[in-house]
Amino acid sequence: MALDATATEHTHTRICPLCEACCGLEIRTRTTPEGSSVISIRGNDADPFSHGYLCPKGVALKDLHEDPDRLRQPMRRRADRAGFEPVSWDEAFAEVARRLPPLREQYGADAVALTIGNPASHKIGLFSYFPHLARALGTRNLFSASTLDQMPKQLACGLMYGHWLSVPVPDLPRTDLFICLGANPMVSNGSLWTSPDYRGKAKAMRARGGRIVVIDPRRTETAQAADEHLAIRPGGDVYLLLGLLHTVFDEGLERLGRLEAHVEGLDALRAAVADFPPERGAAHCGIPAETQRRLAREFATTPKAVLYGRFGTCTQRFGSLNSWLIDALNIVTGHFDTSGGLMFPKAAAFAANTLGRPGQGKGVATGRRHSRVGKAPEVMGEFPISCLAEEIETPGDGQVHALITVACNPVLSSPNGARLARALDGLDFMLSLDPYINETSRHADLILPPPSPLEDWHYDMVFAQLSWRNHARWSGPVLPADADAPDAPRAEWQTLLRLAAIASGLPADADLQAVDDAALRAELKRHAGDQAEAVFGMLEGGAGPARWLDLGLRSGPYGDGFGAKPDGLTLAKVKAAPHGIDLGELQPRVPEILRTSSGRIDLAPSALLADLAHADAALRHPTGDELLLIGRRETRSNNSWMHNLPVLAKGRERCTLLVHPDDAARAGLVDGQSARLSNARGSVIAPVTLSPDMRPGVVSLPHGWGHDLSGSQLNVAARHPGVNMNLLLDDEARDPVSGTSVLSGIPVRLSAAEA
Ligand SMILES: Nc1nc2c(c(=O)[nH]1)N[C@H]1C(S)=C(S)[C@@H](COP(=O)(O)OP(=O)(O)OC[C@H]3O[C@@H](n4cnc5c(=O)[nH]c(N)nc54)[C@H](O)[C@@H]3O)O[C@H]1N2
Ligand SMILES: Nc1nc2c(c(=O)[nH]1)N[C@H]1C(S)=C(S)[C@@H](COP(=O)(O)OP(=O)(O)OC[C@H]3O[C@@H](n4cnc5c(=O)[nH]c(N)nc54)[C@H](O)[C@@H]3O)O[C@H]1N2
Ligand code: SF4
Ligand SMILES: [Mo]
Repeated sequence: MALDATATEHTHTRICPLCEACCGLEIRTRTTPEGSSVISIRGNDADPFSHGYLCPKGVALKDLHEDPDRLRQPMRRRADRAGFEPVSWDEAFAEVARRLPPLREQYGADAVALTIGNPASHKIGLFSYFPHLARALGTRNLFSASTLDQMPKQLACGLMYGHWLSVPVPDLPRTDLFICLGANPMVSNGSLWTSPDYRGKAKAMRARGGRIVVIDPRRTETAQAADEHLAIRPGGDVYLLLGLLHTVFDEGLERLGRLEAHVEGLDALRAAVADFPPERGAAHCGIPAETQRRLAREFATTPKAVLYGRFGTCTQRFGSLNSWLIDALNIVTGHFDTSGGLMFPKAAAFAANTLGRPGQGKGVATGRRHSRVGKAPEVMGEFPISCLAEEIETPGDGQVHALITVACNPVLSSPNGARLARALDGLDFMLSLDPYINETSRHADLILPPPSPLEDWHYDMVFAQLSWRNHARWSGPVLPADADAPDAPRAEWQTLLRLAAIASGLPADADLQAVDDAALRAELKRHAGDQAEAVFGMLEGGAGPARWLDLGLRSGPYGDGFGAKPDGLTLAKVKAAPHGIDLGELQPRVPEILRTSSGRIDLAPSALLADLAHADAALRHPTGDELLLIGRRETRSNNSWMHNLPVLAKGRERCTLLVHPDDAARAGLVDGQSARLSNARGSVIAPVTLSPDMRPGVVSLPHGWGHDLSGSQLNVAARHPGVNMNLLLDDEARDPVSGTSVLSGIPVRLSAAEA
């Protein structure tokens, strides 16, 4: 490209905010008097954490930035309710101040529900300031995408290790046997395991003689690059895991080694699994008893081995049991807190398991309250998001009359979205923080947009706690915000703090800096006592999450301790390292990491032992021969919200139904034909793709599609809308222990779609 005299080009580094892999990107921009734009996006080879890896979604950040449908100003529902009109931020907040406080006054704090979705964990401004809003509202009606995803894992880890985010990750680079259960990292790029370039790491591991076993109802992309694939029956994982543990104990294969002194409940665990020999659950998990025994022996006797389970193991009736048993298997076979096994990262900032007294804490509690209608127990301060519709629909004391959605799209992402969409229309007030008018935000009275990720700085609060290697990386804004547009998107911490101020009774134009200073001072008083004011004065960043980040880094495990360790980290030091700072490979952390009240790992939490009785009872129901529906992810898709980006949307149709040829023949279907998938809850029509990779009796549709609802403004997505598989899901089907929805193994009927 020829450079004109007034154009300058710049190279920036940026952590990709789109999925958990957190790849370091290298973004080139060009600035002319007319403005700045992105010329290219590639992986940053100098990034010490991701070494140049990226996927097609990273490249799509340019499309996201330039998407004409992305909102660039607050939007208000028109008085005639026909669509939206732009408004100024001042008007938007004034409207919130007019409408929200009276509803809280009339119906009480719980009348305002708050939901938060997946992108929030990728945005420091959202993640760190959402709690301000939640606290200011004081509502018990808090919901998140966690109960469509990883809550079982967080619950199990909370109960076993004492904190919700003490989640161990597989040490793939140093293991010799990797067993992957219900996860497809080749496509998802890893979950609760921040590990860019699964393909490269898996290849390197196999090249040095390692083995990979994938257990999944579909022969996935991860399975195709593995040594062995076991096609498990959807929902049967708990029986496989019990069969494996039973074998370990039965054959005397347990070896806890160093951890022996740091666990409790070993005998209770052994006794609990004694009733589950592999034969008992073989039909339910679809894996023969002999295969289970062979796998257990191979796992237990391979010195460096690790069993990792994710999304597919969580979103089932026995998701919490699965998450517990996976970790228990690693622990009792000596594949835990040691190289090549499951290991705990040590993040530079914000990790609760680096704060307080090492080795002991208060543990976690659940069920401190129950949801009003469904009586679901609170977990991590939330109720299941699948309870939201009934809380809006059901009259009475505590009914939800207003809703604030933050970065979530539950009309597509949660079961029975059609019911939720109807319920949303019954609200007295709805506010969405979202860059799009989409399937959920189209119901709102006001939509407040975020800046594009390229206009925002970032540091990973969450995923540094789940990373394959310890690191600290900061990214600055790549493009300037539009200075000429007074109502351009604002940093979301400001939006959240402004809403929190309004909810606290402050005027809609209160001084945000003063509100932010007061919140930070209050936090410092709790932790630094009389040093609070001195620490406050030392913090860099001006306002917003940057100051909290400086505090987190400096008081964190690698920090400068405000001068006590002059070589330690500060925000300034992390900012000065353009590619980030490598903090080394994972190290053993038990017992220091534990925050249980006993100071030990609880191998047999009572809430989980109690649920085993239900798994036992379920074995008495024979497996039916119904067809079971599961989901899948695809490289160029990200849950429900990136189907509007041209670079990702092009190419073949992706919302297709994968059907094993035998099942297709039985239903009289051929490749490419339209099929109807139905059950008591609904019916959808999708084109069939024949796939011998499916376990017979199991069909697969991706989630996050169904962009044909009226009132959305997603012009590219609407051209390839796909269908919403969640219309077939039962919003009352949950793992009752964690509140997580059952998203997999749904009975369905398959037939040719009538012309
Ligand atoms: N059947 C089935 N259902 C599933 C799944 C499945 O595998 N199968 N997966 C589940 C999983 S794992 C998850 S995490 C959930 C996700 O559930 P959600 O979080 O509800 O869904 P997303 O599609 O991630 O929607 C994200 C929303 O955030 C908006 N957004 C994007 N960036 C920003 C930003 O910077 N700021 C703000 N304020 N908003 C932003 C998007 O426009 C979109 O509206 O879906 C779950 N649902
Ligand atoms: N490209 C892309 N990447 C993504 C996302 C995306 O939408 N697209 N979403 C992101 C999000 S929010 C998350 S949470 C992660 C999730 O990342 P992963 O945890 O890797 O989840 P999935 O890729 O959904 O893989 C789950 C696997 O479980 C299998 N499965 C289904 N039912 C069962 C069962 O009963 N038992 C067993 N053993 N397996 C089962 C499915 O066939 C599937 O292969 O991915 C993230 N990354
Ligand atoms: S894998 Fe793709 S979407 Fe995920 S962080 Fe890397 S570039 Fe971004
Ligand atoms: Mo997720």
